[in-house]
Amino acid sequence: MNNLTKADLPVPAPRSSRPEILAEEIIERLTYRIGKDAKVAKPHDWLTATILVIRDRVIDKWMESTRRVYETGAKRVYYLSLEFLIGRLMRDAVSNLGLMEEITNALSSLGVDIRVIAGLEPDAALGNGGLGRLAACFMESMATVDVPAYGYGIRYVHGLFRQQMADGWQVELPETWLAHGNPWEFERQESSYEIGFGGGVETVGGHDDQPRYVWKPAERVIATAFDTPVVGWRAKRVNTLRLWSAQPIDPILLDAFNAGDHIGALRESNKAESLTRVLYPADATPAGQELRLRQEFFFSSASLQDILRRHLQQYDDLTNLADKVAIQLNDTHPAVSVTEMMRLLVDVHGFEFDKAWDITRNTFGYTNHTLLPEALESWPVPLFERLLPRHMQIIYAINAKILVEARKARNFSDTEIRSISLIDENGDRRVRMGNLAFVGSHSINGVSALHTDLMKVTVFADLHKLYPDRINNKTNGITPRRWLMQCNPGLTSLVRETIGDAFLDDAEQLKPLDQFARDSAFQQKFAAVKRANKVQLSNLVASRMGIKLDPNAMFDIQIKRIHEYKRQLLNIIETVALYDQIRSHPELDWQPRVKLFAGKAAPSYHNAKLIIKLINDVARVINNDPSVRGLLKVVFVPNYNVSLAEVMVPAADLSEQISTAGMEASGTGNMKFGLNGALTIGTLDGANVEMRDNVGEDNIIIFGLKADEVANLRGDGHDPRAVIERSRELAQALSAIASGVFSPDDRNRYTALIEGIYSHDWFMVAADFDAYASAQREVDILWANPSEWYAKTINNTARMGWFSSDRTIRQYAKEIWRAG
Ligand code: 4GP
Repeated sequence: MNNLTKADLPVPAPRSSRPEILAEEIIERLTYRIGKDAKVAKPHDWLTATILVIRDRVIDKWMESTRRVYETGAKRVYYLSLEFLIGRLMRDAVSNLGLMEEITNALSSLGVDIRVIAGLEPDAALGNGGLGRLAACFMESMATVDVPAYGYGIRYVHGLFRQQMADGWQVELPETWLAHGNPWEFERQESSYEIGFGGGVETVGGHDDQPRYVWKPAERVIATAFDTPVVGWRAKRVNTLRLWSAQPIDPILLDAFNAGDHIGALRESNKAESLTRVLYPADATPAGQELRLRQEFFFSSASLQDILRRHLQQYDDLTNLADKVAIQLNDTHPAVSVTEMMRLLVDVHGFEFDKAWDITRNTFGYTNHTLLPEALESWPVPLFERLLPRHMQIIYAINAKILVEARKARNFSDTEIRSISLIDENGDRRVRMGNLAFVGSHSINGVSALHTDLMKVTVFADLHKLYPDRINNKTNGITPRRWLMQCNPGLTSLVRETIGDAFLDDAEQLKPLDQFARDSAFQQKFAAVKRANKVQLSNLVASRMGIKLDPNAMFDIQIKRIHEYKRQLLNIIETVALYDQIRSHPELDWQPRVKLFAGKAAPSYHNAKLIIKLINDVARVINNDPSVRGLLKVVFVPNYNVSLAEVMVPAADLSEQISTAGMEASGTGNMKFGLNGALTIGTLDGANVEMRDNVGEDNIIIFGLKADEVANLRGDGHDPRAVIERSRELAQALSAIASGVFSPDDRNRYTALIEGIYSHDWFMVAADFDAYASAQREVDILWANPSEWYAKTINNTARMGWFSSDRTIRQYAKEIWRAG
């Protein structure tokens, strides 16, 4: 080096956004980075070249954002999540940089249609459902509201499986989002950490009462960082999504190879790489495998080592960690971080246990996303101990501290002590990750008001008694950039020309649209936008499935993971009942409907897969029955993902949010539909409750049992058989399904599924059926009156601004992280 100091180094000039310059740069990338002559370049090459040009614009802002935190000493937020369901990134980045028109023109001057290449971008599906998509919305909102943040997760080679239909059954195929490389990411070989597993704990040095423990792992792998920049709205800030990939310490065992054992020589390498190969398709059911616990520890340890390294580099002191760092645990998947932080502070950095515990607790926050008991992670003690022996010791030490405190200070009973213990002693002993996350955090939040209230009286009732100030609510939100501006440009333009641009920066500024709810000229424009979106969806369904839809019919949509508590079954049973009614009362004024479903079932979830098959069986019969006269159509659109949601959400007239009350923590699809002008039919569950409060009860169709009624009925011995006998429509629909009307090739296919409703009806399908069916008839009446319908749906768009994830993130920043 010459004698320049780092501060003197030149900074690149900001990049131009003129279309001619952009076009030149695209050709330049195509030639020199991809090595392709423009004359023979394939659409994929154009996509990569375009992303590289956009990426350069992002990098300028990225570096500026990073520099700014070092200069200001601002607190950093770390969002630890095993899932980031980010979807496609190009349109997001271009739109947030404000370059949509320029890039579109640059490409078209080169004879390339941006829509064609945008459609080729893989849909990064590093998540299962709500929890993963929420993490993606949060990343975008943290950049938007200027919170310095890092997302930490795993760079799975295969994201959530691709769903195909084979004769109406779900078939899972591997997803290969990295097949064409990933131009968004930067590999950071220099940010690599060793991660250990197994082995034992040694006691070293230390004087009598202060022995020091050193974990000597038997296995080690390397975690290497891959960074993706995340651009906020108007590119105010660019944050980092850092995903870890596992690599072997020795890529090949040369001795073995030279001795002729070519497969064995790669054993270590394969083992390491398999760690980050696949995302567990779990979604609220436990994966249960050792590999999953390994994944959890792997990414937790890598992230914490990285966080402490960065902190020490800037402050050279860990005592102020909680003032400068907030770590949010997205569900229990990263909960092992609590013990890893303790190990790093005590064993590596020499902190005394109690001091380390204070720092840890003040640094961590934990978000719970589900009350389903089967989803509360726990690990068998022997497995945990074998894989993480030092962490197991730390768990016992924390447990002793907590239980003594509970017994002494609060006089807790044995039952209460058992329920707050980090070790579940019922049956095989297991480590409870929910309790660990709870005691290791200063804030535990639910994701809707109802969910938070229920947490306090169910899963965490006793811990809440011990620490009454810790549970708080942060109702979920969605980013209006992706879920309005990008997915619904028609509605965005209409709103802009009607009430101006303020809502682009603050979704709550959609409110003035209320004044136009009953304006018939505006209603017509609103309806025209909706119709155009329905035509777009119809085209997609026609091209993928060969099914023709009538865009004048009501599009009634339920899209989400397939789960019994989400009650796709209730929806399809009601569809069968409607089919019966249409045939037996052809003289009535039926409103044409298209029932659309999409969603994936966990591969091991038998009933969920059977429900998909049932929907397809019912669809086949109804869609081919001429007596239906086009009044009803049923479609299951395969391979639901973020990109498909971006087409389906803006095309919905009716949004189905019909979970068994008390079981859906929040829901976020409900918010996307409302914002895009759909009417919700739903139970008083999750965030539906707050949606009703915001849009007003006249603008939402609520039906069915409430959470406390469900709990009472389950306790008091619900008699579903009697309920079914009282409801003729339900009885007929159930008997048609159970007797094989829709499955002539296998008449017993649905017998057990329907028997479950007769015998226990755990999800209250029978109990809620009549209320649901009559709410659907209320929907028909409204639909028949377009001016009423559009008044309500316009009110929905106008009043959904509160559900922006910008609002949610501001609340996290102020009340949990004390950052930003
Ligand atoms: C989901 C919840 O089921 C959903 O209600 C909520 O909106 C979402 O998290 C985000 O908070 N849970 C999961 C899961 O996706 O895997 O537990």
